[in-house]
Amino acid sequence: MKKNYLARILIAFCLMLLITSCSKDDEIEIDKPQLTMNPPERELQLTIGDTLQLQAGTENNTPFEQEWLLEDSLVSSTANYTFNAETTGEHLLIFNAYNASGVFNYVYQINVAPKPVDVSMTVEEQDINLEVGDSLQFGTVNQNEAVYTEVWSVGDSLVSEEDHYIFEPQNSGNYILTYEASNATSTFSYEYQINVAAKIRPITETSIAYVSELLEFNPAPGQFINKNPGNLESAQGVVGGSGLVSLGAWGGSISFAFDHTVLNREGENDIIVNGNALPTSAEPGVIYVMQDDNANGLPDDTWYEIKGSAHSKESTLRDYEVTYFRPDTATEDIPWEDNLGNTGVVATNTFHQQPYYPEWITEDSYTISGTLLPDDNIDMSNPSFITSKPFEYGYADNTSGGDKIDLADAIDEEGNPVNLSGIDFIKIQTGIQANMGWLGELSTEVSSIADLSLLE
Ligand SMILES: [Ca+2]
Ligand SMILES: [Ca+2]
Ligand SMILES: [Ca+2]
Ligand SMILES: [Ca+2]
Repeated sequence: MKKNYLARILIAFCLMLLITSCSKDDEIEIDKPQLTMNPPERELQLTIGDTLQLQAGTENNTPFEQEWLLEDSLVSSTANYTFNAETTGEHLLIFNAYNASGVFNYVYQINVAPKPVDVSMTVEEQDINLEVGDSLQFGTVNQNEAVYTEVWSVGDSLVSEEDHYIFEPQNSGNYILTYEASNATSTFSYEYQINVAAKIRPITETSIAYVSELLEFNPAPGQFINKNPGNLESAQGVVGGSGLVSLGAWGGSISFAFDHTVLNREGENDIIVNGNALPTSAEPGVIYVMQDDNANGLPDDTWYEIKGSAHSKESTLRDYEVTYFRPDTATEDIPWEDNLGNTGVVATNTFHQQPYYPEWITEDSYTISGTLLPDDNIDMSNPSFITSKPFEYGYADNTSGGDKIDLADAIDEEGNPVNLSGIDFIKIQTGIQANMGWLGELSTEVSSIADLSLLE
């Protein structure tokens, strides 16, 4: 561009020399062209669609030739030129006037900007409530045929670069959807706050109060394992009402589904878990709950722990792990080691002579993780009358007559409260590792789990 411009100047000079040589012969002296340019500004800002009149006015009466060059193309040979802003970007417009005595030139740089963004949103409401499973289409309408780029983002993630976006949340939560349209002239943005609630499976005429489906039975070794009440049949018996299942030593667990969402009632307990606790025989189990947050009917969401009264104790460990090892013979103690380097055994006794290590587990060891509760409520000072007192609240097989649970006590991994509208799945896990002498290992029992709202 610049090179061509210089070439033009050079041509003008050559022409001038040619005319000068003639004039020398003719001995006529003329003045160099002197002009006033309108507009005088050499750098001009226009918007696409604009037109601009440019004019060169003579200052002296000397004869001269003139030309307007736009991007090196001749566009006018008169004093006037009308520039039409048809394409965005920088444009070089040169005016030259020349005669035998010299050259006058003027260079304009004209910047053509796009039209400003003028967009309207098809969804104007900025606070939106949806439920998992819903979808909502957001769109835009270009009001002035401006050219611009578009970006839709959910949080920090770019989700669309088109004029519309279909929002289909997979999980509950608070989402921020932003739209931004921009070009060199202007930027337009719009923000939506979208609150997505988990899908609630309502109670119907056929709903039952009790858990309706066994999901998983994964006991730790124990004196009742591999027979009633510590086998799969016992686990299945808890479904639909009253059975009894023992979960074995620390970490043994069982999980169930309800046939409806158990709602978290404000300021009230929501679930009752029954075991076989007596006032001096508590075997606390940690309770976990899960909402079917992605509404697929499967327990593939997040387990949240119920924060019971012992959770605040210093000796409660939430990242605890134990590996149990299959012994060589059925009557040997079951060795274990934990993730802190401690070792111990689930001791066998003469009352129960079947294998204590779950027979359906084919591996020679298995590892369980969960929360370890303190064993300081256990009193073994009188070996013939060993007692285990209950914690204040919040555990299974803890309180004589059943343990009522408030879903408002659910916490996340960091221990922060989570605000669940309801739950679809529940899991119970033996919370203490203790050998209680002739009573055998401490093991949580579960007889029934029910939605309190359907029992009242
Ligand atoms: Ca509640
Ligand atoms: Ca799910
Ligand atoms: Ca027990
Ligand atoms: Ca018990």
